[in-house]
Amino acid sequence: MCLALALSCGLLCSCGPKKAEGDKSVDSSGKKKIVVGFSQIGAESGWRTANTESIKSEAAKRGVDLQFSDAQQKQENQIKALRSFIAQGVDVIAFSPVVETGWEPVLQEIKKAGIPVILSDRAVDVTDNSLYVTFIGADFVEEGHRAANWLAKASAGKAVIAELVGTPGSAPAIDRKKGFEEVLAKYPDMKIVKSQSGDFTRAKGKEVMESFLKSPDAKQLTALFAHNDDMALGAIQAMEEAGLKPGKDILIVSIDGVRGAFEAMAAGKLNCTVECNPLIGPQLFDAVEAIMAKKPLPKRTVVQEGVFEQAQAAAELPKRKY
Ligand code: GYE
Repeated sequence: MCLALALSCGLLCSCGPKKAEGDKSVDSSGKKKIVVGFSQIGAESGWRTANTESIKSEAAKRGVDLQFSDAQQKQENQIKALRSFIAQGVDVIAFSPVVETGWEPVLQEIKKAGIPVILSDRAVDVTDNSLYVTFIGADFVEEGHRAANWLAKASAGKAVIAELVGTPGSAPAIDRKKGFEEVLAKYPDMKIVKSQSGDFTRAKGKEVMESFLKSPDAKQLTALFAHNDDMALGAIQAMEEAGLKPGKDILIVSIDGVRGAFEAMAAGKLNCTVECNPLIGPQLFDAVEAIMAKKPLPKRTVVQEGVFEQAQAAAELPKRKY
């Protein structure tokens, strides 16, 4: 009887070594996996899709248990996700904050729970820097400088500019605008005459550009500065539908360097893209591993990036990874 029971258990239950195999919290050698909670902004742009893919694939490569949550561009959803990571007791929390402000309370809760925080891609505006360990991301002010410097050269310092702004209150929208305007201050004949948010999406970029083009002074426009490629690609569609030649009638400079931007440059419709590298998965998990090993980290890691013009587009396209 006993033997029969033992035998049937052996046959029916997944006990012993089999259980370890199916247990997702340990790796193949039985070692406990690092658990990282990551709150992503959403899927608003080609940049974001590439960023998500870089994070997910790097976690899989390193055998990290990644708890990934998509906030659909809403801060309240991100705050909920961060609280659920506290409840789960993850080892490290990382997130890409949709806007800069309003994080202090939830970051205090995380600190109380003793969970280290990594800021990925976008910064937060907090007075207490001990609320996060490190911030890995691009220098958005410098990207704004690069976009304006390119336009100043291409237009010989004379431009009537429309601006498509990113998500209101987000670090890249605030800093790219600031950087762009800092350079413009040196050129009295370069002026932004229209400025509105397209929320970093192609659909909104198109919609806002349509309204710019319908305004009585639309004919004066000679240039467009879009805070990301997706909005520029939407605006290109709006210009074409209005019978304009994007890249010729209106010079266009945007930021990110996604594949669609290189295709538009190769087709002569976009003039310049300033690179913003989304492939930060490896740097993110280097930081996670350093934290787990109790190694010190710099407060800030800047991602390296370049600027690309139409003439380079065809040669660069096959090399693009996003
Ligand atoms: O430029 C834009 C995305 O935070 C750098 O967010 C990122 C920006 C990127 O939606 O395309």
